[in-house]
Amino acid sequence: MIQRNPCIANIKAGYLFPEIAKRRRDYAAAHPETAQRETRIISLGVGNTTEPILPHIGGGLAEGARRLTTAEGYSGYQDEGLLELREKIAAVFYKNIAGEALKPDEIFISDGAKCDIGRLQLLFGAGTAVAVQDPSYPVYVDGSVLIGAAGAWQGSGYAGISYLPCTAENGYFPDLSALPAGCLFYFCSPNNPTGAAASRDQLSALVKAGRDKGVLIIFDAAYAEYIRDPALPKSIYEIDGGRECAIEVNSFSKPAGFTGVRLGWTVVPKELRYAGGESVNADWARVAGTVFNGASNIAQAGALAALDEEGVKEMKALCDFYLGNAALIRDRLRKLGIPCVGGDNSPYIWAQFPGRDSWEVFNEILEKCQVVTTPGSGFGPAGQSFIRFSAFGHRADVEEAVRRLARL
Ligand code: PL4
Repeated sequence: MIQRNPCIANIKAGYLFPEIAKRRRDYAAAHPETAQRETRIISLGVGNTTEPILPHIGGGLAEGARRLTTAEGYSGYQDEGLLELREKIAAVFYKNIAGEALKPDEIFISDGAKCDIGRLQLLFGAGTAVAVQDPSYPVYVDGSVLIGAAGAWQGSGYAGISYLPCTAENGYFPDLSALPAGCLFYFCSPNNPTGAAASRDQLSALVKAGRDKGVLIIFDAAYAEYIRDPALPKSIYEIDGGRECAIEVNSFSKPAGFTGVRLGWTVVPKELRYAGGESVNADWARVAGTVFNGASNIAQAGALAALDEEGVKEMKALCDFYLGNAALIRDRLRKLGIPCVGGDNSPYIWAQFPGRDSWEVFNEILEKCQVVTTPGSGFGPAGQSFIRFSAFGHRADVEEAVRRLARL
C-alpha cells in the first residue's frame, strides 16, 4: 500500500472552523428549540460575508458570465490573470506605495488569499524556519505543518514554529528581537484575530527587522479595506524597503463580498531574492503556473467592476456596513465590562475573559446566548482566554446577538 505523507500525522485533528461548525450542529441537534426564530443560533463565528454583492460589482459579474456565451466575448484559461485587472489593482490599491508603481508581472491573480498562502509554501519547502504572530490565522501554521516546515504538536504549539506573542501588554505587536534570522514570517494587518492594525512606525520596524535579519515576510492584507484611519498603511509596500523583504497576499473576499466568488491576488516584487540570489518572482511564476490554472474569468470581470469608481464606492459602503456591526459588538462588550480591542479598522473584536479557557467561554456563550463565536486559543497559545467576535452578519442578527450577550 502507498505510505501516508508523514506530515499529515503531525497536524492536530480538526481544522478550527469546521470544528466550530460541528459544535454548532451538535448544539442545534441537542436543542430542538433553536429551530424557532426567537431562540435560533446566530453566528458571530467564522468571518464569512453575509450581504448581497452590490449592483455595480454584481453587474460586472453578470456581464462577465454573459460575454462567455458569445463568440466575441468567450475566453478560456487565463493563467496569470487579465492584464487589465493587474494594472487596475496596481492603480487602485497601490497608489500610495513607496518608490515605483507595481508592474503587472509583479501581481498574480488568484482564487483567494488562503489558496495562495498554501501554494506559497511550495517556494520554501520543508526545511524552512517559520514564525507567526501569536495569535494568527490558523492557515499559516497548519499549512507549514502540512509542508513539513513544522513538526508535531507539543502541547501548546507545533515544533519548529516561532510564536511571537501579540498581547495587550505589547499593544498586539510582536517583539521583533525574537524573530529568528532567515525565517518566513507571516504578518497580518489589520490582524485576524486581534483586529490590531499596525501603524506606519510598527511596519517600518517590521521591514527593518526583515531586511536586517534576512527574513521573508508574507504580509496578509486581506482586511486592508477596513482601515479607516488615514494614518495607517494599507500595504507593506507603503514602507520604504518593503519590496525587498515582503510578499503581499490580498483578496476581494472581504471588501467586495467575494468569499463565494473567489478572487484574490499576490504581489511578488522583482526585488525579492533568496539567499542564493535567485528571483522569488520568477519562481512564483513557475510554481503558480504549474499548480494553478488561473482564476475564474467571471470573477475577474467582477473584480474589474469593483475597481471602477462606482465599484470602489460600493466596496467602501460594504466595509462600512460590517464596521457598523463591529461597533455594535464592541460597544455592548464594553458596556458589559468585558475588555476588548479591534473593530475600528477591522471586522474582528478580540475580547478577553481573564483566567478562563477559550473553549469553555465559547460553550457558555453558545449555551446562554445561542451565539457562535470563535475561541481565541484556536489562533495560537496567546489566544487562550480570548474570544473572537466576527462582525460579518445581517444587522438584525447582530443587534439580536448583542442583546443576548447581556445574559453572560
Ligand atoms: C473560514 C487573514 C476567515 N473557510 O477568502 P480568501 O481565501 O481570499 O481569504 C481568506 C483569509 C485570508 N487571510 C486572512 C483571513 O482571515 C482569511 C479568512 N478568514 C476567518 O474567519 O478567519 C474565514 C475562515 C475559511 C478559512 O478556513 O479560511
